[in-house]
Amino acid sequence: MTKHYGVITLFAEMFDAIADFGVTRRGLDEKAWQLQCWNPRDFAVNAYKSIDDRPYGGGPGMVMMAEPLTAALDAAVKQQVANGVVKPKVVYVTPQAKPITDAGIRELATEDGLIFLCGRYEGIDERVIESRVDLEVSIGDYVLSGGELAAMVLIDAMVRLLPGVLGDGQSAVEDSFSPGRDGLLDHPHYTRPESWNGEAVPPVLMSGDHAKIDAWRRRQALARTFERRADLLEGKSWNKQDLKLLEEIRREQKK
Ligand code: 6GU
Repeated sequence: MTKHYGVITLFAEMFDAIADFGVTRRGLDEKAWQLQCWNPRDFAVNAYKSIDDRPYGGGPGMVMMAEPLTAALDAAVKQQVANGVVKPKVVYVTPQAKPITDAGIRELATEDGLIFLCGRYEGIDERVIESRVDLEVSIGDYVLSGGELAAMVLIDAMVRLLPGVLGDGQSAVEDSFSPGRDGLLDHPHYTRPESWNGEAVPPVLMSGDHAKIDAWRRRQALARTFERRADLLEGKSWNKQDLKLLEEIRREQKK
């Protein structure tokens, strides 16, 4: 039931950002997930407690050594197995991978136990990937200084999907990429006051006519997606009402 997330990192304190705040913290309190960090430094083998060394073949930067990383990984796997996870998966977070999508997050979130391997410096010894890593994941086409922020992005995105983690007020069902919203961007939101800075709230939202409000929101979602992310509209099958709205939006946006 509880998801087990382990992290191999030199900077465990960074994970306070998800352990101590907001929805992810509530999920921890409710035992929807648990977090354990493992520092490769604690598994260093030489007298200097080295965890990195210069790259064979030359070049800039340092490479994380195989021995401390695999020793930390093996300890993390062993711990999850002792905690009842049948087959923990090792995830290497790296920009050298395909960027993950909503579908990828949902698939990852079905795993009972994941261990995220966070690299620093130029990367990690390739033999660690070959011998221990089940999958490699990137969060987008840009480079971070280490895997920690990427691992936290993945954990946050998964935890908010777990049953009971979002309150009744919020719901993952309303997210842009949830099946119920069929991949459209969200509609705009308004709250009190009714007039702010001389700007009124769209009157339809004050009408109390929920059918009209739903239709307005659908139109706004379609219009925004058309304008900002037309790529998301490709290859979808639309109902008559949406087709009519899309046709109207196309005509309006041409003006
Ligand atoms: Cl997963 N790691 C790092 N270091 N940089 C990234 C990334 C991951 N995804 C995008 N950039």
